[in-house]
Amino acid sequence: MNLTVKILIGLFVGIVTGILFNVFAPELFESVDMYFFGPIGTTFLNLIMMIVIPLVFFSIALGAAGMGDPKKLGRIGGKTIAFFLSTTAIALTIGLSIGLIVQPGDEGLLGTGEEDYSVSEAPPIMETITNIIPSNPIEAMATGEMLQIIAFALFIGVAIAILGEKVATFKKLLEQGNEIMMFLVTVIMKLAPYGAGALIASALGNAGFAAMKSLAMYMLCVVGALVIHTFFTYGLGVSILGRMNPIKFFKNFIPAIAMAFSLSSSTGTLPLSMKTAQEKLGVSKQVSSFVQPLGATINMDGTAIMQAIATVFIAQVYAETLTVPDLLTVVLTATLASIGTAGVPGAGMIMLAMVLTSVGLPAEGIALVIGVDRILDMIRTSVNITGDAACAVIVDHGERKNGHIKDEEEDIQQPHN
Ligand code: DAS
Repeated sequence: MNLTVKILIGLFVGIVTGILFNVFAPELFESVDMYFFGPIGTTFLNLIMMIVIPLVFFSIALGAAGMGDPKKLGRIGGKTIAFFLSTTAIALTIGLSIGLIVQPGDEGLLGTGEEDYSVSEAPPIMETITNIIPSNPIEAMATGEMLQIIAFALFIGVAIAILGEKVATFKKLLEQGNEIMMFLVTVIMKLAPYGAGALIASALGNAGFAAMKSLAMYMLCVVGALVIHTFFTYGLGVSILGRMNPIKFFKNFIPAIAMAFSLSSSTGTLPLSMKTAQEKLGVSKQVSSFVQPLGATINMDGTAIMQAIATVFIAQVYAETLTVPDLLTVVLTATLASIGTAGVPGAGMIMLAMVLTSVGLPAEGIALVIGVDRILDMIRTSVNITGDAACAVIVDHGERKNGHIKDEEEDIQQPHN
């Protein structure tokens, strides 16, 4: 039985158990939660928290290095990065707007309401900005100062991109470190059916049906934002900038979208998404083989949308107000988190911890949404790879329009209208 089915079963059992305890045996639930659901959920969370900091450092350093030397980024690279960053900014605007308008998190519903964490008073914005540069990166990692860890990782990544071959060994070391983290993500996600099930049982056992409404509203916000971003941003983009009929774009790309939905992995879908873009969307091999692998690594608009809405949702549940500087911090860190998120199942949820801590919310807040995350991961992964394909279509059209690619060089008919 594949992991997704196991997680959905774990989720179902967790929801039913939590609701039944809440309705029929609330007293008994307290000890069951203390000796069963709580320990399982906390262990699962601790395993995730254990790899957040090394994962953030390796993946963001490699993400920055992967963009290549800024001086040599070149025409295709420059257009690609510009498209990736602008669609992520649009995605985050859509996500944050929906989260702030709909307000899915009802104060205290999912948390017990007596959360004993105390949100540190946000320092003045200028202090936050100057504090981003760590005076001691090792201390930043030891204390989980996420913005400082990100800043240090970005400096390392850009230095690797500029130094190139001179530091090939160190880059290899980072790549292997990232490989180890990805392996651990995959192993930890195998425990998700039990961990997510226990966490959702614990949350619903405490808060009951009302929490279901809260979670359902959260999921609706994320799915709504994903749908709007996909059809509005990518549909308009391929139509206006790629001169391709959006209906033809989405219809021809369905095989890759379906694969991403079932795998919840951009990396796993990459071979099919490249094949589909080249054979069904007429993207040239040279553009497809640059844009889509880079996109599967650093361009995850669907993930950024989930992270933005989850942060707003968790702040609401903890009855914390996100100030404008907080929202700008969410845009920055969710953009960086989506660059750093690996194309494997559940990676975006792990990077959410980084976004939460950057605005003073407890990383453990992911416990409130992790139970339903696999369902959202399937949808947002489909959005992630669709964004990469849209970028490939647009960049390819530009290259052909400027005569950098001749149709006769490609034995594929170009369906651009
Ligand atoms: N599943 C990731 C991907 O493959 C996205 C995520 O976890 O947010 O794109």
